[in-house]
This record gives sequence, C-alpha cells and structure tokens, in this order.
Amino acid sequence: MRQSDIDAGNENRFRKIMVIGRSEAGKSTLMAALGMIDGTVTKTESVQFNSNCIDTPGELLESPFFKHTFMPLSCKAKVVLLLLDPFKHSSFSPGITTILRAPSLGVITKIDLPGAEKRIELATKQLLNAGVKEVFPISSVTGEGLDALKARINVYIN
Ligand SMILES: Nc1nc2c(ncn2[C@@H]2O[C@H](COP(=O)(O)OP(=O)(O)O)[C@@H](O)[C@H]2O)c(=O)[nH]1
Ligand SMILES: [Mg+2]
Repeated sequence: MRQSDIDAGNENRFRKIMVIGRSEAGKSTLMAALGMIDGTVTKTESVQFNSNCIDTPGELLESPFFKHTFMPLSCKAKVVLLLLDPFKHSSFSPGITTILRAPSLGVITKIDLPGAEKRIELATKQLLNAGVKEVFPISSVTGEGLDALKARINVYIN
C-alpha cells in the first residue's frame, strides 16, 4: 500500500485477498470458509468486491480476452490465491502470475474427495508452472489445510 493512500485514509480501497480459478474450483466456498464473505455461496456471475476479498468469476480465466482483467484488479489486493480443482484441467497459462500486481499463492481444493490424493502432485506442478512459489492443498468442507493457508495469508494481509 502506498503511504499517500494511508495518509488520505484510502486503505479501504484495498481488499485483502483476491481469488482466481475456473468456475466451480471452490473460490466462493473457500472465501466463506475463511470468513471473508458472509452468507450463502451463490454462483458468482461478476467480480464481487466484498469488504475483505475480491471474488472473480471463472469465466474471466477461461477467456483469453478477459484474462488481462486480473492485472488492474490485483492492484487492489494484498495477496492473490490461484485455486485449482485437482479433478479438472488447469486453465492457468504458464507464468500467468507475472501479470498480477500482488504476491500469489497456489491452492489445491477439494482434497476431501476420493482419489484427490493421487492428483495432488500433478496439480502442484500445474500451479508452480502458473508461477506461484507455494502450494496449499485444502478442503473447505473438512477444514483440512486451512490453518496453514490462513497463517500464510496473514503474513500478507496483516
Ligand atoms: N468436496 C468438496 N466440495 C467443494 C469444496 N469447495 C467447494 N466445493 C463444492 O464445489 C462446488 C463449486 O464451489 P464454488 O465455491 O461455488 O466454486 P467457484 O465457482 O470457484 O466459486 C460447490 O458445489 C461446492 O460445494 C471442497 O473443498 N470439497
Ligand atoms: Mg464463485
């Protein structure tokens, strides 16, 4: 955050977390599990600016025309999470994190589902290839892995 924004009282312009990933990757569910959005999770049809997070629709990632939208959006985040459902094809282009203006972390979702464990290695490679330096396997349903992820996120947002 810039000092000029702090002086101007503009800190609230900055959401803490931004999430990107394909539709159904588990973005909204994870934000709810981390207490970043309240209420029920509905399908996100547009970019949602919540007080603590920017939840983005998967369609942005799926279209080569819209991918670049992540650059200006990420200027308002302190950390960006790249979410990957290990059962689905990764839509992250190699090095996509280079367009982001905030540090990024990789998150593998749904590890509670049968068969997820043997997919973690490939999913990790795909996220590293997208440009993240660290990968966190999690389940928003059982809570597995959330403490480690939260601890890492806190380093960026506090
Ligand atoms: N088993 C399991 N299901 C999940 C998990 N996270 C999300 N889901 C389910 O996956 C579907 C898509 O989740 P959602 O958060 O709406 O995905 P989004 O489109 O990326 O926001 C929903 O039916 C969720 O209940 C998880 O960790 N484990
Ligand atoms: Mg959503």
